[in-house]
Amino acid sequence: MAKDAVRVLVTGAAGQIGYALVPMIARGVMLGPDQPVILHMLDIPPAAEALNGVKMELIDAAFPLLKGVVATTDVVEACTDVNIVVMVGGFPRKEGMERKDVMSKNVSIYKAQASALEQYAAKDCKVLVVANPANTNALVLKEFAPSIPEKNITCLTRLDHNRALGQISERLNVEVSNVKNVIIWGNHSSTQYPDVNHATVTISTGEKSVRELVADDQWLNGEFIITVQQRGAAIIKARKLSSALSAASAACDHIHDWVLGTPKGTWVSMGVYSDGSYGIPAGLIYSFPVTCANGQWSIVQDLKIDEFSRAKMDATANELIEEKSLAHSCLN
Ligand code: NAX
Repeated sequence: MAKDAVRVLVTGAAGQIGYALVPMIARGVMLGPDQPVILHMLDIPPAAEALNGVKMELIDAAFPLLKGVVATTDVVEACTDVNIVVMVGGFPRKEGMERKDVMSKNVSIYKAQASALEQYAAKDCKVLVVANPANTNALVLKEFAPSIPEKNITCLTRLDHNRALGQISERLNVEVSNVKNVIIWGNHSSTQYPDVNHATVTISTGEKSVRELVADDQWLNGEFIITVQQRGAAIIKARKLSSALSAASAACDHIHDWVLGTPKGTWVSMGVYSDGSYGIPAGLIYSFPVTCANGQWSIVQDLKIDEFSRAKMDATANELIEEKSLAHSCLN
């Protein structure tokens, strides 16, 4: 029997990530090739015409899985009965703007959209925040949508995770699908800590540790980390636009694995509500290694953390503590 359609909301759908993301969702990349979807797309009034253009293209693409499109600038209409929410819309940092000003704009957007989700979305909806500052936007959303279970509010660090896999695959000249279990700890910002201490590569004789195969700690502890942390800026320099196709693809990976599960023996990175694991203060949205099964994520426990990692994990946690207090000061 055909499955019921799942309603997927994309906010900021007229933007460049939105434009790359909605066809992926409509093609089944996010929820599987047998899962019909109804797309809800939200943007702000100045982008209404462009949003309607995206809707026209979705119709023109005649996606068999796409059972309906709601394109709107009305937050209530956008949020009604949605099961999956990908929040890409937000206020970008413009030249000359202070961090606090950008935070203040986004805090008010996320506060308002949280209230609409709280009232109108499906009670068990799963939320992924992409828009920056992604971790702190997700935290604000969590605080203003108290009836959505806290485990259902996450942020995107899968792009950073995939970037780390890509760098290892390039360095070792192995297929990226044979590299696994890197970790992104912390904030989706330049303080994030890409960690390969538990990562492996599948080679003909079995699984081998990335550290052993690379055999260059100086590169792994230096240039590799910086390349992953700064990859977003490198893309902007090259493309004169920020990452879009890789961000959209990572958003699909994040929801796909959350809903359909991670492969046995593999974990992924997700920004989730911290429960104090690994000594990270509870009450932050922090990126951890997680496995997913039955629509639930769980933080991978008991990984050995060395001194180098500890310092980097704490530094990115400290930045999130600062962002949290900045966000709270914007609310007062
Ligand atoms: P664009 O500026 O192309 O698109 C953003 C869209 O959001 C625009 O269409 C805008 O009209 C809309 N918007 C603004 N306020 C809104 C509101 N209140 N409600 C609904 N829509 C609203 O940016 P794009 O390149 O698509 O990037 C979107 C966000 O993703 C940015 O915040 C960006 O920093 C963030 N990113 C996050 C990444 C991550 O890994 N977490 C990586 C990629 C990306 O940089």
